[in-house]
Amino acid sequence: MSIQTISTQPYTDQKPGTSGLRKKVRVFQQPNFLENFIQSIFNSLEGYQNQTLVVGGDGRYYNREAIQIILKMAAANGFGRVLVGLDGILSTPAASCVIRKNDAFGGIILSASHNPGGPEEDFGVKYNISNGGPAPANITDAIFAASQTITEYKLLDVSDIDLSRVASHSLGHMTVDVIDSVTDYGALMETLFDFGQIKQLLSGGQFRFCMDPLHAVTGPYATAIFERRLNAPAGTVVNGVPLEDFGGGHPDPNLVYAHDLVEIMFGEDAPDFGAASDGDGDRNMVLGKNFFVTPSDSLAILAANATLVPGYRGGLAGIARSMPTSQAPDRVAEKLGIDCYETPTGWKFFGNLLDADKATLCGEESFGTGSNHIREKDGLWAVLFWLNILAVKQQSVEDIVREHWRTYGRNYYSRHDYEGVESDRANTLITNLRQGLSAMPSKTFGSYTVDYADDFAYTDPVDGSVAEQQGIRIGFTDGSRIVFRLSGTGTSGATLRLYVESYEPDPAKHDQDTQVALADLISLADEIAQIKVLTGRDQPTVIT
Ligand code: G16
Repeated sequence: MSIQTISTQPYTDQKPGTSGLRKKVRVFQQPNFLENFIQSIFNSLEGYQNQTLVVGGDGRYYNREAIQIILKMAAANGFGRVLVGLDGILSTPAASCVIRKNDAFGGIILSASHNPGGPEEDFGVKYNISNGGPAPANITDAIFAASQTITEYKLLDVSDIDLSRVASHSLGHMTVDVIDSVTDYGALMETLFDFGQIKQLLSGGQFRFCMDPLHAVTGPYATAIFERRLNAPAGTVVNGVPLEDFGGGHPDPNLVYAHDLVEIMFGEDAPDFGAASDGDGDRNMVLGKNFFVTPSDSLAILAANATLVPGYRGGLAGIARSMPTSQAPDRVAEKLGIDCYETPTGWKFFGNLLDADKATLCGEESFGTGSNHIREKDGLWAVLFWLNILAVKQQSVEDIVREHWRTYGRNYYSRHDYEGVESDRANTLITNLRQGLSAMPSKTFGSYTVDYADDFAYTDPVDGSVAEQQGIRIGFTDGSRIVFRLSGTGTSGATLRLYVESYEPDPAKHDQDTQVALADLISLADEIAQIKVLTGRDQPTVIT
Protein backbone atom coordinates (compact mmCIF):
# COMPACT_ATOMS: atom_id res chain seq x y z
CA MET A 1 0.00 0.00 0.00
CA SER A 2 1.95 3.03 -1.17
CA ILE A 3 1.20 6.63 -2.03
CA GLN A 4 1.65 7.22 -5.73
CA THR A 5 2.46 10.69 -7.02
CA ILE A 6 1.23 10.89 -10.59
CA SER A 7 2.24 13.58 -13.08
CA THR A 8 -0.53 15.44 -14.83
CA GLN A 9 -1.30 18.53 -16.88
CA PRO A 10 -4.00 21.14 -16.36
CA TYR A 11 -7.36 21.11 -18.14
CA THR A 12 -8.50 24.62 -18.98
CA ASP A 13 -12.21 23.92 -18.46
CA GLN A 14 -12.43 23.24 -14.72
CA LYS A 15 -14.12 26.44 -13.61
CA PRO A 16 -17.03 25.65 -11.25
CA GLY A 17 -20.40 27.14 -12.26
CA THR A 18 -23.54 27.96 -10.26
CA SER A 19 -23.14 24.71 -8.35
CA GLY A 20 -19.77 22.97 -8.75
CA LEU A 21 -18.18 21.54 -11.87
CA ARG A 22 -20.72 20.00 -14.26
CA LYS A 23 -19.67 18.29 -17.47
CA LYS A 24 -20.56 15.37 -19.65
CA VAL A 25 -19.52 12.00 -18.19
CA ARG A 26 -17.17 11.57 -21.14
CA VAL A 27 -15.36 14.75 -20.16
CA PHE A 28 -14.90 13.50 -16.61
CA GLN A 29 -13.65 10.17 -17.97
CA GLN A 30 -10.71 11.78 -19.79
CA PRO A 31 -7.37 10.74 -18.32
CA ASN A 32 -6.79 12.51 -14.98
CA PHE A 33 -9.73 14.92 -15.43
CA LEU A 34 -11.51 13.92 -12.21
CA GLU A 35 -8.22 13.39 -10.37
CA ASN A 36 -7.00 16.87 -11.35
CA PHE A 37 -10.15 18.50 -10.02
CA ILE A 38 -10.16 16.56 -6.75
CA GLN A 39 -6.46 17.31 -6.17
CA SER A 40 -7.16 20.97 -6.97
CA ILE A 41 -9.85 20.99 -4.27
CA PHE A 42 -7.36 19.55 -1.76
CA ASN A 43 -4.59 21.91 -2.91
CA SER A 44 -6.80 24.93 -2.32
CA LEU A 45 -7.65 23.89 1.27
CA GLU A 46 -5.57 24.13 4.42
CA GLY A 47 -5.68 22.24 7.69
CA TYR A 48 -7.47 19.07 6.66
CA GLN A 49 -4.77 16.63 7.77
CA ASN A 50 -6.38 13.91 9.94
CA GLN A 51 -9.78 15.61 9.57
CA THR A 52 -13.09 14.09 8.42
CA LEU A 53 -14.41 14.32 4.87
CA VAL A 54 -17.93 13.34 3.78
CA VAL A 55 -18.31 11.76 0.34
CA GLY A 56 -21.46 10.72 -1.48
CA GLY A 57 -23.41 11.23 -4.64
CA ASP A 58 -26.77 10.95 -6.30
CA GLY A 59 -26.05 7.50 -7.71
CA ARG A 60 -25.87 8.57 -11.31
CA TYR A 61 -23.65 6.84 -13.87
CA TYR A 62 -19.93 7.13 -12.90
CA ASN A 63 -20.76 7.71 -9.21
CA ARG A 64 -19.24 4.40 -8.09
CA GLU A 65 -15.98 4.75 -10.00
CA ALA A 66 -15.53 8.38 -8.97
CA ILE A 67 -16.04 7.59 -5.28
CA GLN A 68 -13.36 4.90 -5.28
CA ILE A 69 -10.89 7.35 -6.83
CA ILE A 70 -11.80 10.07 -4.32
CA LEU A 71 -11.36 7.71 -1.35
CA LYS A 72 -7.88 6.72 -2.51
CA MET A 73 -6.93 10.35 -3.12
CA ALA A 74 -8.30 11.48 0.27
CA ALA A 75 -6.21 8.78 1.97
CA ALA A 76 -3.09 9.77 0.03
CA ASN A 77 -3.59 13.44 0.86
CA GLY A 78 -3.83 12.84 4.61
CA PHE A 79 -7.49 12.93 5.62
CA GLY A 80 -8.08 10.97 8.83
CA ARG A 81 -11.56 9.68 8.15
CA VAL A 82 -14.11 9.59 5.36
CA LEU A 83 -17.82 9.07 5.89
CA VAL A 84 -19.34 7.66 2.74
CA GLY A 85 -23.00 6.80 2.08
CA LEU A 86 -24.03 3.18 1.56
CA ASP A 87 -23.49 2.28 -2.12
CA GLY A 88 -21.94 5.73 -2.49
CA ILE A 89 -25.37 7.33 -2.10
CA LEU A 90 -26.01 10.56 -0.22
CA SER A 91 -28.59 13.09 -1.28
CA THR A 92 -27.24 16.63 -1.30
CA PRO A 93 -29.28 17.63 1.79
CA ALA A 94 -28.26 14.43 3.59
CA ALA A 95 -24.59 15.16 2.81
CA SER A 96 -25.00 18.64 4.27
CA CYS A 97 -26.64 17.12 7.35
CA VAL A 98 -23.86 14.53 7.80
CA ILE A 99 -21.12 17.17 7.45
CA ARG A 100 -22.72 19.29 10.17
CA LYS A 101 -23.60 16.44 12.51
CA ASN A 102 -20.07 15.00 12.42
CA ASP A 103 -18.17 18.31 12.50
CA ALA A 104 -16.52 17.28 9.25
CA PHE A 105 -13.93 19.47 7.57
CA GLY A 106 -16.01 19.41 4.39
CA GLY A 107 -17.60 17.16 1.83
CA ILE A 108 -17.43 16.17 -1.81
CA ILE A 109 -20.82 15.67 -3.44
CA LEU A 110 -21.03 13.94 -6.78
CA SER A 111 -24.04 15.14 -8.68
CA ALA A 112 -25.21 17.01 -11.72
CA SER A 113 -28.46 17.62 -9.90
CA HIS A 114 -31.43 17.89 -12.25
CA ASN A 115 -29.38 17.20 -15.39
CA PRO A 116 -29.88 13.80 -17.09
CA GLY A 117 -27.55 10.89 -16.28
CA GLY A 118 -25.96 8.02 -18.20
CA PRO A 119 -22.76 7.42 -20.18
CA GLU A 120 -23.60 10.21 -22.67
CA GLU A 121 -25.09 12.58 -20.11
CA ASP A 122 -23.94 14.65 -17.18
CA PHE A 123 -21.81 14.30 -14.08
CA GLY A 124 -20.68 16.81 -11.50
CA VAL A 125 -18.47 17.42 -8.48
CA LYS A 126 -19.11 19.96 -5.78
CA TYR A 127 -17.13 20.84 -2.67
CA ASN A 128 -19.02 21.78 0.51
CA ILE A 129 -17.42 23.51 3.48
CA SER A 130 -17.66 22.71 7.19
CA ASN A 131 -21.00 24.48 7.67
CA GLY A 132 -22.42 21.91 5.23
CA GLY A 133 -22.98 24.45 2.46
CA PRO A 134 -21.55 24.86 -1.04
CA ALA A 135 -18.11 26.45 -1.15
CA PRO A 136 -18.32 30.22 -1.61
CA ALA A 137 -16.70 32.00 -4.55
CA ASN A 138 -13.33 32.61 -2.88
CA ILE A 139 -12.90 28.84 -2.52
CA THR A 140 -14.24 27.88 -5.95
CA ASP A 141 -11.96 30.55 -7.45
CA ALA A 142 -9.02 29.06 -5.57
CA ILE A 143 -9.93 25.56 -6.80
CA PHE A 144 -10.05 26.80 -10.38
CA ALA A 145 -6.71 28.61 -9.94
CA ALA A 146 -5.17 25.41 -8.53
CA SER A 147 -6.54 23.41 -11.48
CA GLN A 148 -4.70 25.70 -13.88
CA THR A 149 -1.26 25.05 -12.42
CA ILE A 150 -1.57 21.44 -11.29
CA THR A 151 1.38 19.19 -12.09
CA GLU A 152 0.70 16.08 -10.02
CA TYR A 153 -1.84 14.30 -7.85
CA LYS A 154 -1.63 11.75 -5.07
CA LEU A 155 -3.39 8.40 -4.98
CA LEU A 156 -3.12 5.48 -2.55
CA ASP A 157 -2.33 2.30 -4.41
CA VAL A 158 -5.02 -0.02 -2.95
CA SER A 159 -7.96 -2.03 -4.18
CA ASP A 160 -11.54 -0.75 -4.14
CA ILE A 161 -13.59 -0.69 -0.95
CA ASP A 162 -16.88 -2.56 -0.57
CA LEU A 163 -19.51 0.15 -0.27
CA SER A 164 -22.47 -2.24 -0.28
CA ARG A 165 -22.48 -2.81 3.52
CA VAL A 166 -22.43 -0.49 6.52
CA ALA A 167 -18.91 -1.13 7.86
CA SER A 168 -15.57 0.44 8.77
CA HIS A 169 -12.46 -0.04 6.65
CA SER A 170 -8.85 1.09 6.84
CA LEU A 171 -7.32 2.75 3.83
CA GLY A 172 -3.69 3.35 4.79
CA HIS A 173 -3.87 5.64 7.82
CA MET A 174 -7.40 6.74 6.95
CA THR A 175 -10.64 5.17 8.19
CA VAL A 176 -13.55 4.82 5.79
CA ASP A 177 -16.94 4.51 7.48
CA VAL A 178 -19.69 3.36 5.17
CA ILE A 179 -22.82 4.83 6.78
CA ASP A 180 -26.53 4.32 6.29
CA SER A 181 -27.56 7.11 3.92
CA VAL A 182 -30.90 7.89 5.58
CA THR A 183 -30.43 7.61 9.38
CA ASP A 184 -28.94 11.02 10.28
CA TYR A 185 -31.16 12.87 7.84
CA GLY A 186 -34.34 11.11 8.99
CA ALA A 187 -33.49 11.89 12.64
CA LEU A 188 -33.02 15.58 11.79
CA MET A 189 -36.41 15.73 10.04
CA GLU A 190 -38.04 14.25 13.11
CA THR A 191 -36.74 17.14 15.23
CA LEU A 192 -38.32 19.71 12.89
CA PHE A 193 -41.77 18.35 12.08
CA ASP A 194 -44.69 16.88 13.99
CA PHE A 195 -44.30 13.30 12.80
CA GLY A 196 -47.26 12.19 14.96
CA GLN A 197 -49.63 14.60 13.26
CA ILE A 198 -48.29 13.86 9.76
CA LYS A 199 -48.59 10.13 10.47
CA GLN A 200 -52.24 10.58 11.37
CA LEU A 201 -52.83 12.50 8.15
CA LEU A 202 -51.08 9.93 5.96
CA SER A 203 -52.44 6.79 7.54
CA GLY A 204 -56.02 7.95 8.19
CA GLY A 205 -57.27 6.74 4.81
CA GLN A 206 -58.84 10.09 3.85
CA PHE A 207 -55.85 12.03 2.59
CA ARG A 208 -54.01 10.69 -0.46
CA PHE A 209 -50.42 11.60 -1.27
CA CYS A 210 -48.14 10.73 -4.20
CA MET A 211 -44.37 11.24 -4.09
CA ASP A 212 -42.27 10.93 -7.25
CA PRO A 213 -38.47 10.87 -6.82
CA LEU A 214 -38.08 10.50 -10.60
CA HIS A 215 -35.88 7.38 -10.19
CA ALA A 216 -33.27 9.47 -8.42
CA VAL A 217 -31.60 9.63 -5.04
CA THR A 218 -34.65 10.60 -2.98
CA GLY A 219 -36.27 7.19 -3.56
CA PRO A 220 -34.74 5.42 -0.52
CA TYR A 221 -35.24 8.51 1.68
CA ALA A 222 -38.88 8.94 0.68
CA THR A 223 -39.69 5.26 1.11
CA ALA A 224 -38.00 5.11 4.53
CA ILE A 225 -39.60 8.33 5.82
CA PHE A 226 -43.08 8.37 4.25
CA GLU A 227 -43.94 4.70 3.88
CA ARG A 228 -42.03 3.13 6.77
CA ARG A 229 -41.79 5.87 9.39
CA LEU A 230 -44.99 7.82 8.66
CA ASN A 231 -47.15 4.86 7.66
CA ALA A 232 -48.20 6.17 4.26
CA PRO A 233 -49.68 3.30 2.23
CA ALA A 234 -47.24 1.23 0.16
CA GLY A 235 -47.13 2.69 -3.33
CA THR A 236 -47.26 6.29 -2.10
CA VAL A 237 -43.73 6.62 -3.51
CA VAL A 238 -43.67 6.03 -7.28
CA ASN A 239 -40.51 5.83 -9.43
CA GLY A 240 -38.67 5.29 -6.14
CA VAL A 241 -35.84 3.03 -7.27
CA PRO A 242 -32.72 5.09 -8.05
CA LEU A 243 -31.30 4.29 -11.49
CA GLU A 244 -27.96 5.34 -12.93
CA ASP A 245 -29.68 7.01 -15.87
CA PHE A 246 -32.88 7.96 -14.00
CA GLY A 247 -34.78 5.62 -16.31
CA GLY A 248 -33.78 7.79 -19.26
CA GLY A 249 -35.70 10.72 -17.81
CA HIS A 250 -34.71 14.20 -16.86
CA PRO A 251 -34.69 14.27 -13.04
CA ASP A 252 -35.97 17.82 -12.81
CA PRO A 253 -39.15 18.30 -10.76
CA ASN A 254 -41.12 20.66 -12.95
CA LEU A 255 -44.34 20.42 -14.93
CA VAL A 256 -42.55 19.25 -18.05
CA TYR A 257 -40.14 16.63 -16.75
CA ALA A 258 -42.17 15.22 -13.84
CA HIS A 259 -44.83 14.12 -16.34
CA ASP A 260 -45.92 10.92 -14.53
CA LEU A 261 -46.78 12.90 -11.42
CA VAL A 262 -48.40 15.68 -13.42
CA GLU A 263 -50.65 13.12 -15.15
CA ILE A 264 -51.67 11.69 -11.78
CA MET A 265 -52.27 15.05 -10.11
CA PHE A 266 -54.13 16.57 -13.05
CA GLY A 267 -55.99 13.36 -13.89
CA GLU A 268 -59.30 12.02 -12.68
CA ASP A 269 -59.59 11.15 -9.00
CA ALA A 270 -56.29 12.87 -8.28
CA PRO A 271 -54.66 12.53 -4.84
CA ASP A 272 -54.79 15.49 -2.44
CA PHE A 273 -51.08 16.22 -2.52
CA GLY A 274 -48.26 15.38 -4.91
CA ALA A 275 -44.55 16.10 -4.86
CA ALA A 276 -41.44 15.38 -6.89
CA SER A 277 -37.75 15.82 -6.19
CA ASP A 278 -34.68 16.02 -8.39
CA GLY A 279 -31.54 14.01 -9.16
CA ASP A 280 -29.76 14.78 -5.89
CA GLY A 281 -32.81 15.44 -3.73
CA ASP A 282 -32.44 19.14 -3.07
CA ARG A 283 -35.24 20.43 -5.33
CA ASN A 284 -38.97 19.94 -4.92
CA MET A 285 -42.18 20.58 -6.76
CA VAL A 286 -45.47 20.51 -4.85
CA LEU A 287 -48.88 20.04 -6.42
CA GLY A 288 -52.42 19.97 -5.10
CA LYS A 289 -55.32 18.22 -6.78
CA ASN A 290 -55.25 19.80 -10.27
CA PHE A 291 -53.17 22.61 -8.87
CA PHE A 292 -49.55 23.77 -9.28
CA VAL A 293 -47.78 25.74 -6.56
CA THR A 294 -44.99 27.94 -7.92
CA PRO A 295 -41.74 27.58 -5.99
CA SER A 296 -41.84 31.29 -5.14
CA ASP A 297 -45.36 30.98 -3.72
CA SER A 298 -44.31 27.85 -1.88
CA LEU A 299 -41.54 29.76 -0.06
CA ALA A 300 -43.94 32.57 0.78
CA ILE A 301 -46.57 30.14 2.10
CA LEU A 302 -44.08 28.15 4.19
CA ALA A 303 -42.87 31.43 5.69
CA ALA A 304 -46.38 32.69 6.40
CA ASN A 305 -47.32 29.41 8.13
CA ALA A 306 -43.96 28.57 9.72
CA THR A 307 -45.12 28.90 13.31
CA LEU A 308 -47.54 25.99 12.79
CA VAL A 309 -44.51 23.71 12.54
CA PRO A 310 -42.52 22.66 15.65
CA GLY A 311 -39.05 23.49 14.29
CA TYR A 312 -40.09 27.06 13.47
CA ARG A 313 -42.55 27.77 16.26
CA GLY A 314 -40.28 30.52 17.60
CA GLY A 315 -40.68 32.53 14.39
CA LEU A 316 -38.30 33.45 11.60
CA ALA A 317 -35.21 35.64 11.80
CA GLY A 318 -35.59 36.60 8.15
CA ILE A 319 -36.25 35.24 4.67
CA ALA A 320 -33.85 35.11 1.74
CA ARG A 321 -34.68 34.56 -1.92
CA SER A 322 -32.62 34.59 -5.07
CA MET A 323 -33.03 37.66 -7.27
CA PRO A 324 -35.08 36.00 -10.05
CA THR A 325 -37.49 34.45 -7.50
CA SER A 326 -40.81 36.27 -7.31
CA GLN A 327 -41.36 38.96 -4.72
CA ALA A 328 -44.16 37.01 -3.00
CA PRO A 329 -41.90 36.16 0.00
CA ASP A 330 -41.04 39.87 0.41
CA ARG A 331 -44.70 40.59 1.17
CA VAL A 332 -44.77 37.96 3.91
CA ALA A 333 -41.53 39.32 5.39
CA GLU A 334 -42.98 42.81 5.40
CA LYS A 335 -46.08 41.66 7.26
CA LEU A 336 -44.00 39.68 9.75
CA GLY A 337 -41.71 42.67 10.26
CA ILE A 338 -38.58 40.72 9.32
CA ASP A 339 -35.89 41.27 6.68
CA CYS A 340 -36.07 39.75 3.22
CA TYR A 341 -32.71 39.36 1.45
CA GLU A 342 -32.32 39.26 -2.33
CA THR A 343 -29.26 37.23 -3.35
CA PRO A 344 -27.78 36.09 -6.67
CA THR A 345 -28.81 32.69 -8.04
CA GLY A 346 -26.94 29.90 -6.25
CA TRP A 347 -27.55 28.35 -2.85
CA LYS A 348 -24.01 29.28 -1.79
CA PHE A 349 -25.16 32.89 -1.33
CA PHE A 350 -27.52 31.89 1.49
CA GLY A 351 -24.78 30.34 3.65
CA ASN A 352 -23.57 33.50 5.35
CA LEU A 353 -27.12 34.73 6.02
CA LEU A 354 -28.02 31.43 7.65
CA ASP A 355 -24.78 31.22 9.65
CA ALA A 356 -25.27 34.78 10.91
CA ASP A 357 -28.91 34.02 11.79
CA LYS A 358 -30.14 36.76 9.50
CA ALA A 359 -32.39 34.36 7.60
CA THR A 360 -34.24 31.21 8.67
CA LEU A 361 -35.97 30.23 5.42
CA CYS A 362 -34.49 30.52 1.92
CA GLY A 363 -35.77 29.72 -1.50
CA GLU A 364 -35.36 29.98 -5.22
CA GLU A 365 -37.66 29.95 -8.19
CA SER A 366 -35.73 26.93 -9.48
CA PHE A 367 -37.71 24.61 -7.21
CA GLY A 368 -35.40 25.03 -4.23
CA THR A 369 -36.52 25.67 -0.66
CA GLY A 370 -34.67 25.21 2.60
CA SER A 371 -33.89 26.52 6.03
CA ASN A 372 -31.18 26.87 8.64
CA HIS A 373 -31.42 23.14 9.51
CA ILE A 374 -28.71 22.47 6.91
CA ARG A 375 -26.89 24.59 4.34
CA GLU A 376 -28.40 23.17 1.14
CA LYS A 377 -31.88 23.33 -0.27
CA ASP A 378 -33.89 20.32 0.73
CA GLY A 379 -36.59 18.63 -1.33
CA LEU A 380 -38.04 16.22 1.25
CA TRP A 381 -37.88 18.86 3.97
CA ALA A 382 -40.16 21.06 1.85
CA VAL A 383 -42.56 18.16 1.29
CA LEU A 384 -42.64 17.42 5.03
CA PHE A 385 -43.18 21.12 5.77
CA TRP A 386 -46.19 21.14 3.44
CA LEU A 387 -47.52 17.91 4.96
CA ASN A 388 -47.19 19.40 8.43
CA ILE A 389 -49.12 22.52 7.39
CA LEU A 390 -51.77 20.40 5.64
CA ALA A 391 -52.12 18.24 8.76
CA VAL A 392 -52.62 21.30 10.96
CA LYS A 393 -54.86 23.35 8.69
CA GLN A 394 -56.95 20.47 7.30
CA GLN A 395 -57.49 22.46 4.09
CA SER A 396 -56.69 21.58 0.51
CA VAL A 397 -53.47 22.80 -1.11
CA GLU A 398 -55.48 25.02 -3.44
CA ASP A 399 -57.45 26.56 -0.57
CA ILE A 400 -54.25 27.34 1.32
CA VAL A 401 -52.71 29.01 -1.72
CA ARG A 402 -55.83 31.00 -2.59
CA GLU A 403 -56.19 32.16 1.00
CA HIS A 404 -52.57 33.29 0.84
CA TRP A 405 -53.23 35.28 -2.35
CA ARG A 406 -56.27 36.91 -0.78
CA THR A 407 -54.15 38.06 2.14
CA TYR A 408 -51.00 39.12 0.29
CA GLY A 409 -52.02 39.55 -3.34
CA ARG A 410 -50.88 37.25 -6.14
CA ASN A 411 -47.52 37.44 -7.84
CA TYR A 412 -48.10 35.96 -11.28
CA TYR A 413 -44.78 34.38 -12.17
CA SER A 414 -43.24 32.29 -14.93
CA ARG A 415 -39.81 31.24 -16.19
CA HIS A 416 -39.12 30.58 -19.86
CA ASP A 417 -36.00 28.54 -20.66
CA TYR A 418 -34.32 28.47 -24.04
CA GLU A 419 -32.01 25.46 -23.73
CA GLY A 420 -29.06 24.53 -25.93
CA VAL A 421 -28.73 27.97 -27.53
CA GLU A 422 -25.45 28.64 -29.32
CA SER A 423 -23.21 30.32 -26.72
CA ASP A 424 -22.21 33.23 -28.97
CA ARG A 425 -25.84 34.10 -29.67
CA ALA A 426 -26.77 33.95 -25.99
CA ASN A 427 -23.80 36.10 -25.02
CA THR A 428 -24.68 38.66 -27.68
CA LEU A 429 -28.20 38.89 -26.31
CA ILE A 430 -26.95 39.59 -22.78
CA THR A 431 -24.28 42.03 -23.99
CA ASN A 432 -26.86 43.96 -26.00
CA LEU A 433 -29.13 44.18 -22.97
CA ARG A 434 -26.27 45.35 -20.80
CA GLN A 435 -25.38 48.07 -23.28
CA GLY A 436 -28.94 49.31 -23.39
CA LEU A 437 -29.45 49.51 -19.61
CA SER A 438 -28.54 53.14 -19.03
CA ALA A 439 -31.10 54.34 -21.59
CA MET A 440 -33.93 52.29 -20.06
CA PRO A 441 -35.20 54.16 -16.97
CA SER A 442 -38.39 56.17 -17.65
CA LYS A 443 -38.85 54.60 -21.10
CA THR A 444 -42.42 53.50 -21.76
CA PHE A 445 -43.55 50.36 -23.56
CA GLY A 446 -47.34 50.41 -24.00
CA SER A 447 -48.74 50.69 -20.48
CA TYR A 448 -45.40 49.87 -18.84
CA THR A 449 -42.91 52.48 -17.69
CA VAL A 450 -39.42 51.37 -16.72
CA ASP A 451 -38.66 52.16 -13.10
CA TYR A 452 -35.13 50.73 -12.95
CA ALA A 453 -32.85 48.64 -15.14
CA ASP A 454 -29.60 47.12 -13.94
CA ASP A 455 -27.22 44.20 -13.99
CA PHE A 456 -27.81 42.76 -10.53
CA ALA A 457 -24.89 43.08 -8.11
CA TYR A 458 -24.87 41.79 -4.54
CA THR A 459 -22.81 42.80 -1.57
CA ASP A 460 -22.89 40.10 1.09
CA PRO A 461 -24.05 41.80 4.30
CA VAL A 462 -21.91 39.48 6.42
CA ASP A 463 -18.48 39.41 4.78
CA GLY A 464 -18.79 42.31 2.33
CA SER A 465 -17.90 40.18 -0.70
CA VAL A 466 -19.30 41.46 -3.97
CA ALA A 467 -20.85 39.43 -6.81
CA GLU A 468 -21.45 41.34 -10.04
CA GLN A 469 -23.22 40.68 -13.34
CA GLN A 470 -25.77 38.33 -11.79
CA GLY A 471 -28.63 38.97 -14.22
CA ILE A 472 -30.35 41.80 -16.07
CA ARG A 473 -33.34 43.22 -14.19
CA ILE A 474 -35.90 45.53 -15.73
CA GLY A 475 -38.47 46.71 -13.21
CA PHE A 476 -41.60 48.66 -14.10
CA THR A 477 -43.43 51.28 -12.08
CA ASP A 478 -46.38 48.93 -11.39
CA GLY A 479 -44.06 46.47 -9.60
CA SER A 480 -43.79 43.99 -12.46
CA ARG A 481 -40.37 42.76 -13.60
CA ILE A 482 -38.58 40.95 -16.37
CA VAL A 483 -35.22 39.36 -15.68
CA PHE A 484 -32.72 37.76 -18.05
CA ARG A 485 -29.75 35.58 -17.18
CA LEU A 486 -27.74 32.68 -18.54
CA SER A 487 -27.81 29.42 -16.62
CA GLY A 488 -24.62 28.41 -14.82
CA THR A 489 -25.49 24.72 -14.61
CA GLY A 490 -25.81 23.59 -18.23
CA THR A 491 -23.23 21.41 -19.94
CA SER A 492 -23.82 22.10 -23.62
CA GLY A 493 -24.33 25.45 -25.30
CA ALA A 494 -26.11 28.11 -23.27
CA THR A 495 -29.49 28.22 -21.57
CA LEU A 496 -31.19 31.59 -21.59
CA ARG A 497 -33.62 32.08 -18.73
CA LEU A 498 -36.33 34.70 -18.89
CA TYR A 499 -38.20 35.36 -15.63
CA VAL A 500 -41.45 37.33 -15.76
CA GLU A 501 -43.50 38.60 -12.85
CA SER A 502 -46.48 40.85 -12.22
CA TYR A 503 -48.40 41.68 -9.05
CA GLU A 504 -52.18 41.48 -8.74
CA PRO A 505 -53.71 42.63 -5.45
CA ASP A 506 -57.35 42.19 -6.53
CA PRO A 507 -58.74 38.73 -5.57
CA ALA A 508 -61.30 39.03 -8.37
CA LYS A 509 -58.38 38.80 -10.79
CA HIS A 510 -56.58 35.81 -9.22
CA ASP A 511 -58.05 33.23 -11.58
CA GLN A 512 -56.24 34.03 -14.77
CA ASP A 513 -54.00 31.58 -16.54
CA THR A 514 -50.41 32.59 -15.71
CA GLN A 515 -49.23 32.76 -19.32
CA VAL A 516 -52.25 34.87 -20.25
CA ALA A 517 -51.76 37.18 -17.27
CA LEU A 518 -48.12 37.66 -18.25
CA ALA A 519 -48.60 37.75 -22.04
CA ASP A 520 -47.87 41.47 -22.46
CA LEU A 521 -44.71 41.29 -20.38
CA ILE A 522 -43.55 38.18 -22.25
CA SER A 523 -43.86 39.89 -25.62
CA LEU A 524 -42.24 42.99 -24.17
CA ALA A 525 -39.29 40.85 -23.08
CA ASP A 526 -38.96 39.58 -26.63
CA GLU A 527 -39.14 43.11 -28.00
CA ILE A 528 -36.47 44.39 -25.62
CA ALA A 529 -34.07 41.42 -25.86
CA GLN A 530 -34.86 40.24 -29.41
CA ILE A 531 -35.04 36.70 -28.05
CA LYS A 532 -36.55 35.07 -31.13
CA VAL A 533 -34.21 36.77 -33.55
CA LEU A 534 -31.05 36.19 -31.52
CA THR A 535 -31.72 32.65 -30.32
CA GLY A 536 -33.33 31.55 -33.56
CA ARG A 537 -36.10 29.98 -31.48
CA ASP A 538 -39.82 30.56 -31.84
CA GLN A 539 -40.63 29.40 -28.36
CA PRO A 540 -38.98 28.34 -25.10
CA THR A 541 -37.91 24.75 -24.48
CA VAL A 542 -39.44 24.68 -21.01
CA ILE A 543 -42.01 26.94 -19.38
CA THR A 544 -42.49 26.74 -15.64
C1 G16 B 1 -28.30 25.01 -8.73
C2 G16 B 1 -28.08 25.98 -7.63
C3 G16 B 1 -29.31 26.81 -7.45
C4 G16 B 1 -29.72 27.45 -8.76
C5 G16 B 1 -29.88 26.40 -9.80
C6 G16 B 1 -30.15 26.95 -11.19
O1 G16 B 1 -29.27 24.10 -8.36
O2 G16 B 1 -27.77 25.33 -6.43
O3 G16 B 1 -29.03 27.75 -6.49
O4 G16 B 1 -30.91 28.15 -8.61
O5 G16 B 1 -28.70 25.64 -9.90
O6 G16 B 1 -29.05 27.61 -11.62
P1 G16 B 1 -28.92 28.10 -13.11
O7 G16 B 1 -30.10 29.00 -13.34
O8 G16 B 1 -27.62 28.82 -13.12
O9 G16 B 1 -28.99 26.89 -14.00
P2 G16 B 1 -29.02 22.55 -8.49
O10 G16 B 1 -30.30 21.93 -8.01
O11 G16 B 1 -28.75 22.35 -9.95
O12 G16 B 1 -27.82 22.29 -7.65
